[in-house]
Amino acid sequence: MKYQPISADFYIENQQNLIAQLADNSLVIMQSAPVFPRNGDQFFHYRQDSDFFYLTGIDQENCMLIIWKGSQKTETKILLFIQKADKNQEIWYGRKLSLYDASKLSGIETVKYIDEYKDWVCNLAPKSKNLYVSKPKNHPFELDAFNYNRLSNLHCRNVLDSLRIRDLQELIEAQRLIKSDFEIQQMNKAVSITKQAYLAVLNSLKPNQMEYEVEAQITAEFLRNGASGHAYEPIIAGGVNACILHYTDNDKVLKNGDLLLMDFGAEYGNYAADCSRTIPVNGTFSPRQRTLYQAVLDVYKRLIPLFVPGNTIEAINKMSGKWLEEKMLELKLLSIDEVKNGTEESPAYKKYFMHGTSHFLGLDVHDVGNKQTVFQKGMVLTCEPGIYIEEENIGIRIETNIIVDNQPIDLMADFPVEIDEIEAAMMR
Ligand SMILES: [Mn+2]
Repeated sequence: MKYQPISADFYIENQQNLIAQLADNSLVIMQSAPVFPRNGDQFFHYRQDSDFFYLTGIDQENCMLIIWKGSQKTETKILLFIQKADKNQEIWYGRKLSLYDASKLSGIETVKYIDEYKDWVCNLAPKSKNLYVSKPKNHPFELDAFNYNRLSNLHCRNVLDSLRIRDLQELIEAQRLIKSDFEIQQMNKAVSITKQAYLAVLNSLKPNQMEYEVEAQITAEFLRNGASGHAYEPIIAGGVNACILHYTDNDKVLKNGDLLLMDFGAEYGNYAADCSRTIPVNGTFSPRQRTLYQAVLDVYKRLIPLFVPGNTIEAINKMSGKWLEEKMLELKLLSIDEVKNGTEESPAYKKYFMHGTSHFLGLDVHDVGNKQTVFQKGMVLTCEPGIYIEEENIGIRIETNIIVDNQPIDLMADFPVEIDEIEAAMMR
């Protein structure tokens, strides 16, 4: 991560908010994300666990956070454990945080080396009734919470087993849903870097380029502007490839007369931007592309004002489905009979619009929160209607990032999105 935080205030606040939510006599144990082997002696690029980062600001592996809350308000302990610097390791992999650095970054006064965690856990466990641990969700491996948290072979395992296990994740999720000013600032930075990449593509795209050349250009702009890279695998899909919703091969030629759908977002300070744009490879929309693009754009613009407190993704999905279906009828993509025969579970519009319209955004590109989560001020979501017509080699999606408010704030309001704006930006 290139970004270095300047203040620990945000993390201190997050720690205190978590402590306030804990039951009395509780022990919290959290672990940094594991390092994933790639091949041979290589590892995948390290990405900190989002919850761990949210509470500590520490972007380093082999760390633990232990919080203990007694029955009095004054009885709390916050302990951070980090990897001990090892001269030989540092020669190969670079400097590790010192105890002082880790304390300054996290705002946690007591920082120890990781090998001491066992003693602390076993000292605090007998004084506790509850054990909060998080089990990694959507994890590709079957890891139970105990093994994940390295608690299985502690000599006080029997004490830990007697504690009431409680879900840590749901407490942190509730906190992460509402973004602080600091987080909005980070997300704005991710968005503005994403804009730079979009403008660079508008400024140089031409027929017969390869999809990966566009990807390379986006990557270059991200890195040049201080992002750690892509927040997710970018989709650079020309023509019919745009109809494969999770297309990431990005290895085909961009043909004259086709549209290019790009779904890309920078990651800055571990925060994601998530943008989709659809532009003509040769700089000019054909009449048919123009009509279809305008249909999606109309729905997109009608949806943005819906990101107000009290609404839900579920309700927004219903509106986008309804409005896109109306467009599909107008465009004769669907017949009246097809629409009538649609059911709640399988509405007619699903033929050309198969995905959801929105998800939460933050440290994770698909951030915490679900379709029923009631919007509150300060939540951040995407808005991404689309139309995909395989038989016409056309896939269109337009996506922006929005802060929920009485007047929703479109973070990408200054990205070219109108047909005229896009064509003007591509004219050269
Ligand atoms: Mn998205």
